[in-house]
Amino acid sequence: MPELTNAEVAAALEEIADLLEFQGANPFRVRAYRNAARAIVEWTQVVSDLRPKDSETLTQLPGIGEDLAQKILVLAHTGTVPLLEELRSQVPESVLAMLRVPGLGPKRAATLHHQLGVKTLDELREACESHRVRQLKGFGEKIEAAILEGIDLAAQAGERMCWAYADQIAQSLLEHMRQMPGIEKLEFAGSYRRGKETVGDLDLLAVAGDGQQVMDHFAQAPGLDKVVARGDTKMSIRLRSGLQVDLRVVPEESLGAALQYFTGSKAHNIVLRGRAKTLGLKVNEYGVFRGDERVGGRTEQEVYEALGLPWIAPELREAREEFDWADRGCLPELVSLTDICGDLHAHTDWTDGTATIEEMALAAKKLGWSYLAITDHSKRVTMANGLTAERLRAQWQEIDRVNQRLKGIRLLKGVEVDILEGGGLDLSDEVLAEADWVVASVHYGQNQSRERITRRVVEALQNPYVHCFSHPTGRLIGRRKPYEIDLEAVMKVAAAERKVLELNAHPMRLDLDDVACAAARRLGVLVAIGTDAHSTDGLEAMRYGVLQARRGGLTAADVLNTRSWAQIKKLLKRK
Ligand code: DGT
Ligand code: CA
Ligand code: CA
Ligand code: ZN
Repeated sequence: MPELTNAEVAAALEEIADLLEFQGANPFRVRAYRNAARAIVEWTQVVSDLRPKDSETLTQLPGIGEDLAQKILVLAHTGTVPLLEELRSQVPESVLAMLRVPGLGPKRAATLHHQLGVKTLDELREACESHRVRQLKGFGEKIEAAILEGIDLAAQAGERMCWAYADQIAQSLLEHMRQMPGIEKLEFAGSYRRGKETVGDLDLLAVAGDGQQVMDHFAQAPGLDKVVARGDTKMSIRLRSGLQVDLRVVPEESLGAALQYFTGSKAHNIVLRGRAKTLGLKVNEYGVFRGDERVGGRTEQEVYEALGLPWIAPELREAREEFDWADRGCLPELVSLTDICGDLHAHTDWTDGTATIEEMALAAKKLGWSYLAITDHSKRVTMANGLTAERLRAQWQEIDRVNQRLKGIRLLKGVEVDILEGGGLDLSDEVLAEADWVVASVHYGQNQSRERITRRVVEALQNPYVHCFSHPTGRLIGRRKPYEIDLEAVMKVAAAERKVLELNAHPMRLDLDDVACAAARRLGVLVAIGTDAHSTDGLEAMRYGVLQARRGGLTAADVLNTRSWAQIKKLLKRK
């Protein structure tokens, strides 16, 4: 019986929501499935570990009642539920792909399907290009252009999976493979090991006495769709999640060389091979060679050492600055999760979070942090029940009370203040001045010109009470492109005003991205890694943020929240 990972369960719930919405079902019912999907993604336990009848554990999650809990358990243990099968049979499969197009959504997809007879992405593209879409009621020129852009994004998103989902799958694969006694070593390579924000496929290396036995076991992997290819030492499988996994069985003495080779990136390896050549050496997946003589390859260190280089962390292997740093002996000592002392971006049930202030505090304490900034939305974000000045002050009183009750964790009185469409902030300076920590963000007016958005943000950073600019480009990986913004100009202002930029750790955001993190470091702007958690489990996203920061070459000193709150306060005062 197939067992689903949490990510796969969540995807199935989202699909149910999409299909229901496509059919014009009750919005509350649709919402219930979406909320459940989010709760399952953020949940730290594995659903399929629960017994098929144990719905009580699930009904404790926010927004999950008995009926949904039952469905989730059936999904996790059997791979599907009757409702999903029924919905799938009612909606043409090609329409499903349309539902994935950003900016389209089930309602508009239904209109296109019924009024233009559009059934596939190609037909949709054709309908946009011949301007038939803009003529429909409620669509227009702008939406037509957005759909066209979305078709490209959707095509890419179908090919790559965000790192956090790939990680769940990778971990369940490791667990499965470890059940086989004959395997001596197992290592993931490829973009997954480099911590790239999206992963095309997984690359797994194994050292084992009997390669055929390993491959037989690999063919029993959880979530298997089919075996794509199988050779003597190499095998590829496809999982139902759409992810492909390449397995290679390698001899122990070349594990280091294979790991180096298959970790890539391709660009990094090209530079490496070029350097080997100038030294009269040859590098491949079996080792480093001078003529016929093997001079290394058991470990990665040996490979780099043979080329006169220090070992380079996988996250840096993109042929950007790592070779230059290695030559100058200044490879950064990358930040790690254990350096993190607290989180500076979190939501509660006062706005669109699901946990109370106290629950969030206790969860942060459990992660070993010494502070947590409560940064709920301001009033402009009506969809999230944003806070007025009055409610914000009431929340801060509650935070004072919780702080008195709790030991070992300090809650900061913060807010995520909206940068308004017309410029200016959603709360007065008088209120902001009372906060411990203010993050500002853009939620509305994301379609404005580069000049306008940049000016709004620069003005916000010049406000003396704003400390940090949150999710700076607004992108959602595979769903929404970054808005137009001159990040370099923003960073220069941040550096001059000693303001902080956020690296939002949510796995679909990771915003700043790796390249922007590196730019921040170069320009002397500190980065705050914030989880933007909307539940206690959401705090676990910190590790995705840390991974992205590492790809940007950030050290502990480059990240604000590796410091104690006392140190941060001193730093903020010095402005
Ligand atoms: P992905 O899967 O698209 O997220 O990215 P990667 O980097 O995991 O790429 P993948 O899976 O095609 O190959 C894994 C690594 O193996 C890649 O980073 C470099 C190495 N590699 C694979 N095939 C070749 C090749 O034909 N030439 C070179 N130079 N390197 C290769
Ligand atoms: Ca790969
Ligand atoms: Ca591959
Ligand atoms: Zn937020």
